[in-house]
Amino acid sequence: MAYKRTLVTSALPYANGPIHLGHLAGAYMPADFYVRYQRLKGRDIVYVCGSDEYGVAIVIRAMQEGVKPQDIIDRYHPLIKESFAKVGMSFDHYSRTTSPVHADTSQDFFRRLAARDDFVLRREEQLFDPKAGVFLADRFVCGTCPKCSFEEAFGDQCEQCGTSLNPADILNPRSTLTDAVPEHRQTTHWYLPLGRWQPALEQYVASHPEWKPNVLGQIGSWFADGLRDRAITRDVPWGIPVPAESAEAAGVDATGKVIYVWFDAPIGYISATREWAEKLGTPERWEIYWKDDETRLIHFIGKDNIVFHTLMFPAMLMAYDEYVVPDSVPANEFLTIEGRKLSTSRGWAVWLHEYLDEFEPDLLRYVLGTTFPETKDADFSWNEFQTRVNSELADILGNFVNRALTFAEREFDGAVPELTDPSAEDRAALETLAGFPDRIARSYERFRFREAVAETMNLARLGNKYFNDTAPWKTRKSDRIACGNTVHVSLQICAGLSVLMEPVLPFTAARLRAMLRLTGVRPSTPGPSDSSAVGWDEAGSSLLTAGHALGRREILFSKISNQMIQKQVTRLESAGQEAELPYAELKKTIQYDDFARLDLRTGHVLSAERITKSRKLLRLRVDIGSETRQILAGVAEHFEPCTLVGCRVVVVANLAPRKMMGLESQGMLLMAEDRAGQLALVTADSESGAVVR
Ligand code: B3M
Ligand code: ZN
Repeated sequence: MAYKRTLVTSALPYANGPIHLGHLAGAYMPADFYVRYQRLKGRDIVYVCGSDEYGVAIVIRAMQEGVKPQDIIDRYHPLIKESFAKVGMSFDHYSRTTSPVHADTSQDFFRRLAARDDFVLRREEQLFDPKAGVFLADRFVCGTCPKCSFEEAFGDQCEQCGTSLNPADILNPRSTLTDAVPEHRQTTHWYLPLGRWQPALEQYVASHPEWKPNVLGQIGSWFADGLRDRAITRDVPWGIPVPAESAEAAGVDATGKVIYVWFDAPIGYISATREWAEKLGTPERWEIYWKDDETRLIHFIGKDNIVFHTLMFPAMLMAYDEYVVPDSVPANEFLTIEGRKLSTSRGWAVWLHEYLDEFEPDLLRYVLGTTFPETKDADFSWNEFQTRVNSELADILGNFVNRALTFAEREFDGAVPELTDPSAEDRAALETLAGFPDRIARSYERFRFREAVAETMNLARLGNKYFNDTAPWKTRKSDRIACGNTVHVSLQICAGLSVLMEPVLPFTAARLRAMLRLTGVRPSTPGPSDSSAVGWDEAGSSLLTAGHALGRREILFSKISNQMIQKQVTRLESAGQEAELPYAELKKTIQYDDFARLDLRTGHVLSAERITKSRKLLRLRVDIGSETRQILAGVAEHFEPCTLVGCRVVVVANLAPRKMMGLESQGMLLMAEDRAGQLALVTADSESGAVVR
């Protein structure tokens, strides 16, 4: 289907902390590349985002600090907004979900779905904290995960195995507010019966075979499990109130009841579009971006948000029955930092605002662009950052531009020389340049941003190679025409680059155009598109006329020293250590008899394999002397299966069998987990079956 306009969104970041590189590489930078590229193509595109300011995580943060939720969001919203602006995020509008327009949009949505009988009401027991006097929704509860036995699982999700949970699923629950053991109390909530939408959603997803495999994979396992009702209200003191009329019509006392954050947050995209239209003085204009079939809606998100954007929000939109549904949801996997899982609580993160105190935004845009976790997790390391900046940005792109401009300056009075009787090499270079806009565009159109970045750099590589092959330092004396041709063609490549690199390197592109005195290029930032200006499609033709006077030459990229990198590595490591919490407190004393009830044996791992549909679990066959056991271990993200085969491990042999993913696990392996979440096998160098005590 040919679309007339595109609406792009990036996940709304929670305003309970600053932005880090993991956020950027997931949902923000790729979207910005895409939107800037589309603007250069002259397409009608609007890009909205904003801070997600409700939800239990913000309340908990406020309680920990002894301040109000409002104080938290008023601290982080401006910080996030500012660091986004500095790194060149080109939103048409950046909103916040505490805006009045958003409360209005969300309540309207709720009212309409309630009136159309799209919700069900349920009265049921929920966990209640008697000390704090509040119901314990979501992250207000923590305790043991019923799936993987992780002891710090939250009421909405286990961060160890990724399972999404309800507070009632948690074993040995505690209140995160007061540590109290919760009581059960009756309360009433609205639910969105997602199951009713499963056939429509299945059809919808089936119409998008082009979605990324990581996205389709997750959706597939949700469908296989069957979609369940999702509570969309909460008894928490922070959020958008449930509309009074809906409560009245349902005969429910809605005092203290708010709309669940994952119901209102995606509606935030609509609210932000409304605010954008108001800001432009055309308040109705938001509607065509949401209600016209010729709008293409694209959500850029991280992988932890897939279900909300591909199932829950589409179901809400279908239920409302007036809005378009997302056409694409290019979700990224996670970014690790120096090979370790990013963890804000452990201080293992690179914060955007801190990065920006030290380095130029474009360097990060480029390096992240080469490393986006598009199909699998990817790693950011400071050494790679240095290498990419020094040997790609400086040595290839910067060097090429500098050589072309230096020659123009010294040999041709700082003007573009004529192209006279071009050689085969000159013509080939111009022809290759002509093919680049389409070549890079193909990657952008398919959300292959790493490829787009690599192709962009290839144009600079082509420039360097051409420059070397035609050796103007030789022809400058012997063949002025050939020398002029080299400089002419090289400058055309520079001009093309100054447009084509704009999505990735917008600040550098502007500097390069100033050096070339190239004007009339369509901006990649928001604003009315000028169809007469030079845009993406023109970038492959010769943009500079012979005789055109160039501007002042500057160095585009300076190299990054080892010392600068060492400073960053040290900072990261010391932040990681400062935040290192002591390991879990020692448990209560037990008697020898308690210990003696455990039967620990040495086992020999005979085989290890991945389980389809599970990212975490490995299925092991372990010989424990008397018999062979099937053991499912949640270590798939830590060990390659083959590295476990042959290991001598310690097995809890008398643990009651448990079913996971339809398979029985007959025991458990002992592991040590360090602060970084790194696992080490507990091994014993004796024969299978040896008793461990
Ligand atoms: N704030 C969750 C997150 O940052 C959430 C995204 C909302 S998008 C509508 O992971
Ligand atoms: Zn778990």
